[in-house]
Amino acid sequence: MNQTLAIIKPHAVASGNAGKIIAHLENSGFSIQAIRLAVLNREKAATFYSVHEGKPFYEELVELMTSGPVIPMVLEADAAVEKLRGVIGATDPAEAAEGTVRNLYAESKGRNAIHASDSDENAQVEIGFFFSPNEC
Ligand code: IDP
Ligand code: MG
Repeated sequence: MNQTLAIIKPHAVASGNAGKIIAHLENSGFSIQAIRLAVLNREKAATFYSVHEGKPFYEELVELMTSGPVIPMVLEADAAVEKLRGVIGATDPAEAAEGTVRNLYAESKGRNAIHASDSDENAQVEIGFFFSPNEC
């Protein structure tokens, strides 16, 4: 078993799809190890997505991620990172396979409902961004 980080993006929380997305993830075989509601300020969102700094969609992405509460969660499964990428589908919902989270709940390539870590190494960094050991 290993872990990955998912974040339900603000527009998906605001549109009332968070519960359905969480159920979808559980029904796909993930167990929730940690979950919270968070409001990102500009600096935090810019740091979280700093790998994309300079790309044409960066400003839009930071704006989106600071537009309202997000729901980060630590998910556990066998090969969690790869499995979650499969369950959420392609970045652009037009290319996301039928029945994936982005196929069902994304509005556009930017407003694509959910973030997922892309490697085990990044998953550990991203988990540490939102959760610290032994917090209660
Ligand atoms: P990922 O979320 O599938 O890993 P990345 O390429 O890491 O995709 O991009 C991070 C986020 O930036 C995407 O989830 C999406 O919200 C946004 N994004 C990526 N490419 C575009 C684009 O071409 N237009 C608008 N937003 C984009
Ligand atoms: Mg990514």
